[in-house]
Amino acid sequence: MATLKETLLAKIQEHRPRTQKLVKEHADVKIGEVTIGQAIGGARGVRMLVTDISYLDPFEGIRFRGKTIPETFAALPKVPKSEYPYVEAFWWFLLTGEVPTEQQTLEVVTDFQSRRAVPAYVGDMLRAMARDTHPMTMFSAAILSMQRESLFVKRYNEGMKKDEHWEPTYEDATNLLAKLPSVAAMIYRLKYKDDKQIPADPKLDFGGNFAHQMGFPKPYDDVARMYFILHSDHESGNVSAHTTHLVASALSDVYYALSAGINGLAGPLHGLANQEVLRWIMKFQEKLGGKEPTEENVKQALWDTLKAGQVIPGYGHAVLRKTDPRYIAQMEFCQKNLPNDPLFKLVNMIYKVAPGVLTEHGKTKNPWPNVDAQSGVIQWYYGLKEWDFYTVLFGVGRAIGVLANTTWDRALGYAIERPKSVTTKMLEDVASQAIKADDLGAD
Ligand code: CMX
Repeated sequence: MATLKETLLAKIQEHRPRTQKLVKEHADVKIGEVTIGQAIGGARGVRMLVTDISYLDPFEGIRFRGKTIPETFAALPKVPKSEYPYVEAFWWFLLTGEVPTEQQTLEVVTDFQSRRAVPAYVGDMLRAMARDTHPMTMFSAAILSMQRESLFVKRYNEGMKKDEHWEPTYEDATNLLAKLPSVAAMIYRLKYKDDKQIPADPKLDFGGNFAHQMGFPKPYDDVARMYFILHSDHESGNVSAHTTHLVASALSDVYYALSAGINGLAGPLHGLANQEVLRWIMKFQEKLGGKEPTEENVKQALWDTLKAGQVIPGYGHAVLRKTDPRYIAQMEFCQKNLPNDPLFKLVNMIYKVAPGVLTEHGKTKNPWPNVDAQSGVIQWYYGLKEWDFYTVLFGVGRAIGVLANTTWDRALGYAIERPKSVTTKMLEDVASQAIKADDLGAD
């Protein structure tokens, strides 16, 4: 039976000629053009990244390796007595595009268990940080502090050939990913549970051990598996994925690259929106002062936020133009497991009202909810009420996607990223030439 690494190598060898042929024979073929609006407006829609790991259709939403979210959940081997798959099976799937067998999955589970131990200096460093440091800062610092473990750096310094780069990157990525649930749980218990740490359970899988080290009983293990898989990958252009890719393109190792990606995820327009949603809801409830929420007062609160010049957290998206299927997957989980939860009911009420308010407001291109609008409710229900920790959960999930991508970036020898800048004067000149050309056309 082929191991994950052997399967991955076979896939890489099969894929390399495709990339090489495109670069050698078709490098000049155009796949798009760039407007002034895109250059100033965050490169929205500019096609300049390549990944086969996931694809985001504006109306259908994400597909991982060609599969929708429900197809992905249905296809992968499940943890006994659980409804969600092993994260380790998903890691295999993202890396290779193939669904692993039960036995292959269990091999990865064992491999991850053997790489899980977090170096003692990580705890020492976290304990030396001010206790009110944001958990995302702690998470990013913990990842960066482990950079000394990089095998890629060691092999690079020994003079490794370029076509071998993927191999120590795969090792670094697996070593780092296997540790992340324990690192995240350590931060949680350090910050919110008087540093009363729970040792890892060597028998448990990625999601199961995370729940165990966090101190949350079943079915939180399944919540964790679902959550990590849903947040894993969303193409390469979002801030966390693109930052990781950009930093890794300088051949910085995955510790440097993921730490940087996590810093991008910590922004309120990106991953931090999940904490902002809960903060918005709590502030709203506080203002109600015990009164029942109604569609009318939800509407009023949404307008108050917009009129104050703020965004409605959890709504809108740079690519999506419909309700995020990651939102729907979590909503279905809530309908099944916590249908009468008051917070879930309130989030549903916001879902009923917010798209209309945002449409009337008239700015956003997408008035529908994204993944972050629903995720905090589930965490809150199962006892994780410290909402400034929520983005760390997103970060553990996001690592799965970006680390798989970095491994493939190295395998296919993608170049150091270096787009070209222009000056405002150049844009003004191009714009006035376009006006002249238009005027000539009108004559
Ligand atoms: N509330 C209020 N205004 C919004 C809005 C929202 N939820 N979403 C977009 N807009 C506004 C933008 O701020 C922008 O206004 P300006 O023209 O004044 O700058 C205008 O509508 C057009 O924006 P857009 O093209 O629709 O959206 P962008 O691609 O620029 O930005 C996103 C996308 C997600 C940053 C934006 O929708 C937003 O700020 N949403 C709220 C924060 C959020 O939920 N982020 C999480 C996204 C998912 C994730 O990465 O985790």
